[in-house]
Amino acid sequence: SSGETQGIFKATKDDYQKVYDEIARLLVDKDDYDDGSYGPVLVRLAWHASGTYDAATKTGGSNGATMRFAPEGDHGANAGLKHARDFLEPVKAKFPWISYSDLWTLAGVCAIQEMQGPIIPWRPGRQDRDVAFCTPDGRLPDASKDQNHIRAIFGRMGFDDREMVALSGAHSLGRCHTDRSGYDGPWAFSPTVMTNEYFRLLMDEKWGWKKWNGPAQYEDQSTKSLMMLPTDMALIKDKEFKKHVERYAKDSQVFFKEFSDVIVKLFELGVPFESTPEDRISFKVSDD
Ligand code: DDH
Repeated sequence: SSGETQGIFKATKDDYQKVYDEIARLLVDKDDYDDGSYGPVLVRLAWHASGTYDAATKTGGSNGATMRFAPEGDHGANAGLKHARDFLEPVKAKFPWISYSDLWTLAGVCAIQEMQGPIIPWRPGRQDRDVAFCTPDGRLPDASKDQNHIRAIFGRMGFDDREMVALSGAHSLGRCHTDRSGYDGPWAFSPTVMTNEYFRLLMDEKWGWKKWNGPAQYEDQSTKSLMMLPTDMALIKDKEFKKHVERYAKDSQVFFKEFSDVIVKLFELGVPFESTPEDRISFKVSDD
């Protein structure tokens, strides 16, 4: 009963599973990208669509998909996300009844699950909005900053310390690109598989400044093939954050559970649902 409507079409849970399956199929099909998957950049699209939320004014968030429009799409933090939006265009064409804002968050859910992450219960209800709803620049985190910045940005969305650390574990996925953020390299050895490696590496590796002309970032001293941003390192410099890094480094199940709960919350920030949390769909993961 929570489906989207266009004309007389009323989407069911099965219809959303079909959208999921189509994205999963394209993830396998279009493997000639980055480390072999669009998965990480789809997760980043869903996060940047959602992470503009401001709890005080109830503006921003995944409702609206306003990153489609130039002011927001051109924000520095969103560089490179056109790859993810373009990847999803054929899906939107095949299922025109779904809103972009539901599609982007559903794609994030699909990418996480298909990259062996936890099940992320999801529900529809987002509506696309026009350019007037674009959020101002500066709502997403700046990687050159410290723990105070992390708390300010994620506190504005309504998250606590534990949730901030759990969300950061998404950096087990994907990589930095010099032509997007200026930073370079992946955080973990398997950037297309969701793990708790980000936390284990933060705890176990020795990290030093990378010697290069790019922005200040860390590299692991043993292989010099992995990276950490200043904001990543802030999670072990800050005692309160570090407690959670330690917990997640030790226990991948605990991380998956807490990550799932917090990303459900992230993807629903500011969405005017008519449905209840019980209406969330747990999508079936594809068989290999
Ligand atoms: Fe992130 N992230 N992120 N991130 N992020 C980058 C890439 C990816 C920060 C900065 C960067 C989250 C939190 C933070 C993903 C998911 C999430 C890049 C590199 C930068 C820079 C972009 C590029 O060059 O292509 C900062 C700062 C923070 C912070 O918390 C302070 C969160 C919360 C998530 C999430 O999904 C919940 C993913 C995935 C990527 C890899 C993208 C790719 O193309 O690969």
